[in-house]
Amino acid sequence: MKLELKRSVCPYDCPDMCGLLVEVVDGQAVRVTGDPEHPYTKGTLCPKMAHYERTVHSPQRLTHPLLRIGEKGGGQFKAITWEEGIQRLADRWKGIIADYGAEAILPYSYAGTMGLVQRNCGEGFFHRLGASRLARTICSSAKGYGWATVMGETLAPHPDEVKNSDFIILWGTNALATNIHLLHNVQEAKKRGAIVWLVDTYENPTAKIVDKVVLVRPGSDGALALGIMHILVREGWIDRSFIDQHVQGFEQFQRTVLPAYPPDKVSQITGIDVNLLEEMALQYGKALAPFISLGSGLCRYGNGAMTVRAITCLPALVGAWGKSGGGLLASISTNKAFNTGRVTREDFIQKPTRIVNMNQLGYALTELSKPPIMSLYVYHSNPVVVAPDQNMIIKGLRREDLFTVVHERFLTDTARYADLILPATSSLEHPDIYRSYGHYGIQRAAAVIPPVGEAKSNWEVFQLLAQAMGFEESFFRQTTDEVINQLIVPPTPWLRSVDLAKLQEGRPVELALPENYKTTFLTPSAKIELYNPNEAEPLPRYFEPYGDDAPFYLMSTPSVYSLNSSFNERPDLLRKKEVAYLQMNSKDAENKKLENGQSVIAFNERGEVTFILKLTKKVPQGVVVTEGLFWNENMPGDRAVNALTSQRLTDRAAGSTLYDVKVDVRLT
Ligand SMILES: Nc1nc2c(c(=O)[nH]1)N[C@H]1C(S)=C(S)[C@@H](COP(=O)(O)OP(=O)(O)OC[C@H]3O[C@@H](n4cnc5c(=O)[nH]c(N)nc54)[C@H](O)[C@@H]3O)O[C@H]1N2
Ligand SMILES: Nc1nc2c(c(=O)[nH]1)N[C@H]1C(S)=C(S)[C@@H](COP(=O)(O)OP(=O)(O)OC[C@H]3O[C@@H](n4cnc5c(=O)[nH]c(N)nc54)[C@H](O)[C@@H]3O)O[C@H]1N2
Ligand code: SF4
Ligand SMILES: [Mo]
Repeated sequence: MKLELKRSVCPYDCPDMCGLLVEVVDGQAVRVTGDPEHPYTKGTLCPKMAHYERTVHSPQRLTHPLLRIGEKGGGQFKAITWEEGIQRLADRWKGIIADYGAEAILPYSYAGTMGLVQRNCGEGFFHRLGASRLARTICSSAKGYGWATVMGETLAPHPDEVKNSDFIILWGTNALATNIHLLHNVQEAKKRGAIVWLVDTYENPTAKIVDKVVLVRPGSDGALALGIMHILVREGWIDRSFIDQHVQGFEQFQRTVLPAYPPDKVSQITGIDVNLLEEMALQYGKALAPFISLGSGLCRYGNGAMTVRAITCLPALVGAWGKSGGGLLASISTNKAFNTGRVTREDFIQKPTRIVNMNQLGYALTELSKPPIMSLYVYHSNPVVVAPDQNMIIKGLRREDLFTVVHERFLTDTARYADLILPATSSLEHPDIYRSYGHYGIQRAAAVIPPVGEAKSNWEVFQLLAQAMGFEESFFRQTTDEVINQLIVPPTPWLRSVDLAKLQEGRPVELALPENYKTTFLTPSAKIELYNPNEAEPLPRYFEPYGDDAPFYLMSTPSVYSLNSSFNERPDLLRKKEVAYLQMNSKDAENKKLENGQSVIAFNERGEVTFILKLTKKVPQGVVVTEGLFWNENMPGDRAVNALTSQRLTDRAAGSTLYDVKVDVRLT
């Protein structure tokens, strides 16, 4: 028995992108720990990944291609060979293309793996095929848009900046679950005397480590930000010289926008007491280096992009960008460090095909015509559980004439509706290269164990499909390592800042940031654009989210023990999630004559979902909360939370509005 210690990277859709050390014995991963050499994550992992080997070698892993033998969704399949699976797929697609054209085929993928090759390589294939394209906007496109409206392509602050801040606002983020290493920095700042506030719609689990919680009405943070700026200007707690030098449109903003947001009006919109508004403005305005860590929850509303835009204006007014420890971190983009186009191959698009929004899969499968979607190919995503309007998606997947293929590690709710399932490798079984959206680290990882069963990686499957479809391009004949090399050789200017030999060896390295990057504003005007002439609304303002005709706003937020729909394959983590609770304020429950522990149904015009009621003071009246996405089979009823959410899109960037949803609640 020989024990080998190998390096890898956490592949999940999490800003931390931790470095991993994997102990391998006889081709099996037996233990996974954090890599102490990682410059940012420094050897610590979250509870989900502490036993990644249990996911990788789970008895539930799919190990063979499977063909449906029962009714759609019934979960009955028989094992077939890869050869037969690929042949059936290619034959079916050739028929569909002949009858309807290639746009009748829709790829559906998101972020089951964040590796740059495995995540993106399907695009090269589907562009060549001429399939419909997918707008991949489920997560935070509106947040990116709102930030960019003010800051353009300005580089986001390094997360270590937080350590030097004296006033930190965790704004709409449950960092204890979703961003634990940022929280380490917050703790360090606290030790140095920093004050930490949380702005959220309920006292989420992170509330217990902060100094003060501000509870805001769902979707009203834009008004809150404008109200704080109103007070900052009224009191003169602004940095005039920074504004004069670096900000575009302050005078107009001050004259035409801010007067509309006095504290009493903002208090009415947000539900926040006027005194607390004044205190928040005072803390922010008087801080030496205030830092905002901005979550994505608040961008998933009908006004999400505008909300983010308004909040992004705050640090400009107080000159926070000019101070060590000051600023705002929404998300980090290091896309430009890689030759990404060499994987996504936009040049393969012969004529632009239609774009289907991933948040509207239900409509796409049931209502889209000319041509209708006749085949859906899902890879590293689980739309039945993660995408809005579960009932409509299931209705579409039940169509007898729809040919659904799912490439997966597990028999997810989406895979259950497949006609053909292809088994996927886990990140330990395939090579890739990773970048993070929460820090500036990058890392290449080799496969550390052989594939489990007959599993194949995304890239290997697209190679087989390209061959079966008769694609001649040499692109499809490259090994995964060759594709990875295309991304980094020759190195982009940014990549030249790292030790490339170290990168190639699979060690974690960090992209260097240019000096003074925090005050180098990469916008058309080279200033922070409070006034953006390219927008239909050149100045920020507040408008209302969608809501629904129902009494309770529904928050469906991440759990510490799962990541989107991933990790539900793990009995140890499922036990920790207990059951799908619906948290409700005790007074609301009293008014509805509901009691703790009862089985209740949350419902609206789109669906009904059964939960176990949990009464709490942490959730304000008018809001209900459920933490963690569950597979349908682990719900008390037969549907999960996204049977309640809507396919409506955000104000800009066509994002999801997963939190902009209201429900009523009754006993089952
Ligand atoms: N109500 C509600 N819904 C939400 C959210 C919410 O907060 N509330 N969050 C939303 C957000 S932010 C996001 S980003 C989306 C995420 O949605 P998804 O990106 O779909 O994420 P997961 O649910 O983790 O599903 C990923 C699947 O990929 C599979 N997989 C992993 N690695 C590989 C691989 O290498 N190849 C293949 N073929 N498969 C692989 C996994 O087994 C898993 O089933 O969910 C959204 N849905
Ligand atoms: N353990 C774990 N980690 C994860 C994930 C997971 O599912 N589990 N998901 C991963 C993914 S895909 C993503 S995108 C990130 C997300 O991570 P973040 O963007 O940091 O956001 P979350 O931690 O999801 O927290 C969202 C918070 O927003 C709050 N919120 C909702 N609406 C509003 C509002 O109108 N105003 C305010 N102020 N707050 C509001 C919710 O109550 C919740 O506390 O996390 C990633 N990491
Ligand atoms: S899920 Fe996030 S915190 Fe957990 S190991 Fe992966 S990157 Fe680190
Ligand atoms: Mo996400």
